[in-house]
Amino acid sequence: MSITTVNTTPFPGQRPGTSGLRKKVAVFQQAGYLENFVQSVFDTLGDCGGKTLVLGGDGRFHNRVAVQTILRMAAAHGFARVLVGQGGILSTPAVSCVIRKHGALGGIVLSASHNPGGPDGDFGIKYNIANGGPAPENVTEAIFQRTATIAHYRISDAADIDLNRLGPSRIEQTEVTVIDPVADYAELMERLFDFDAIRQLFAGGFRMCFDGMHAVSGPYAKAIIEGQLGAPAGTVINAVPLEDFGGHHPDPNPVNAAQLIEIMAADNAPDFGAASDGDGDRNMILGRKFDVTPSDSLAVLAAHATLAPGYRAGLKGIARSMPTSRAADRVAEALGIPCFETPTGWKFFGNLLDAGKATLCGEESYGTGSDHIREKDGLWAVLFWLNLLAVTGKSVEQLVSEHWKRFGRNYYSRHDYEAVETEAANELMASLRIKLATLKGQDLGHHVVALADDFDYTDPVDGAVASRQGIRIVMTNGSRVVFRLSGTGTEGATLRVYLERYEPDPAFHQLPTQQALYPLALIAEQVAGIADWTGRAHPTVTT
Ligand code: VG1
Ligand code: CO
Repeated sequence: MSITTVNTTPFPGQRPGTSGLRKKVAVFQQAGYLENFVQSVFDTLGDCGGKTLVLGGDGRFHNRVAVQTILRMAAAHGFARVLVGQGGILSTPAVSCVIRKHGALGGIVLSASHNPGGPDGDFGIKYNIANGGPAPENVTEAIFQRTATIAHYRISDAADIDLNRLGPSRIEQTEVTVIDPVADYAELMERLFDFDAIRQLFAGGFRMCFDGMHAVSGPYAKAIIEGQLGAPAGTVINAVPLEDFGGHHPDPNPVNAAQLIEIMAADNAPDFGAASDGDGDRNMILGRKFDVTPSDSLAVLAAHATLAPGYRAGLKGIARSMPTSRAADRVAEALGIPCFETPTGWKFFGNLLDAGKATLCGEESYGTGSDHIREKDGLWAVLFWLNLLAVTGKSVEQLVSEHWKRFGRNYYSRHDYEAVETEAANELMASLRIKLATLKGQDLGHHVVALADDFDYTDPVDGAVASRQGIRIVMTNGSRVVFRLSGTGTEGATLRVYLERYEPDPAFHQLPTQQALYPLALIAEQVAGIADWTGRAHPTVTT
């Protein structure tokens, strides 16, 4: 075994987006592409002697190859120890959990999350810091700067590690330990939730369907839901992670999880349905013939949090991303705790969680989590719901409609215009920005604009500023239209339009969502000229 220094030249565009660096697999397959990025991460970290690194991914195509490369580079960089998931597999929440539990310096997650996989799909890499969370922007920016000047990387020429065999081996001076991807995570879940109550629920004939979408959460769900909680075999479907996710889009929303939606719409539907995404950090919650919007899910969990053992002491605060509906704000108000509004992306929750300002966090994009780790956590949300269902004896629909009665309903929908021309999307946003100053006070057809701005965020803990995080147009009646461009796509640009309307009156809580939001969709079109700029009369995906 020996370590070599390889000359290299920078690749343009290695700037991490909302959640790491994501590109087509073919881009990552270029000689030196992954190596350059990983070396830039290590250079940013400095001396790693004596330190532990956690490594794993969602099992998508190119995962195993990338794991072996990173192991050889970590060894060349002098890490004392690398903990790698068996088969190269670790869900994003499991990486966060393992980093924290084993006092690691950080971790590398190989995933493009909800983006499709396979040879023609996407690949991604993300660095997480010692608190278990995604690196904040100052770190990702430093990594990006480094990628622009990199001239060589260091790598060991050691043979591949057998990723299937649990236990330690050695590359150079580095101990590489293949760990059970589920064990640490399962142990944490057992401490947070009332597993006895959930076991009794299943023993009493309660039925559920968890769709692993052939992505990383299958093994976790099988071990915990079927294994520890005693749900019947077959409760978890599409449970085996596949390199191409079975050709599907591992994005747990009603559009992409069509199979589960169909199961939950049948006359003999199970009581509860759930799905997770590529890397296991998202969750979709369904009742019988009933979808729960992620924003409502956050609010319901917050309102009932003390029913789960891990949150018995109550919540310190709630945090949500700016485009997420304000359902959680009402719960925070009722509980007398703060509600923080952050830019999109879980990295913005890290400081609030570390400082003990927030306990629960959520995003409208099927992301929910808490201070138990520093990532959003799909299965955690599912177990939280199971805990509530078990303890209250109510159905999903009952819990949500009672919630609306108490707090009012925040109708909510996101309209995505995917793969539009980048230039046109940028111009749409630029022209919106120019309009902002003139919008305030305007009557846009039964809606008067109370506030129109481009969201800026100052982190209340370290004062870091993130600007231009999304254009929001807030009406005097509390309705909102928000526009932003995605930072996770790999083809052209994706415009996201978020619509929200608050309805206090229970007599109007049963409208079809798109109908309830139609006037706001018209306003979005009127203000932004979406059809003109994008050439699209309708969104690609509506959730
Ligand atoms: C999207 C979501 C955002 C989420 C991010 C990562 O980002 O909108 O809420 O944090 O994906 O999720 P964007 O920039 O495309 O809107 V995951 O599960 O793909 O890591
Ligand atoms: Co994800």
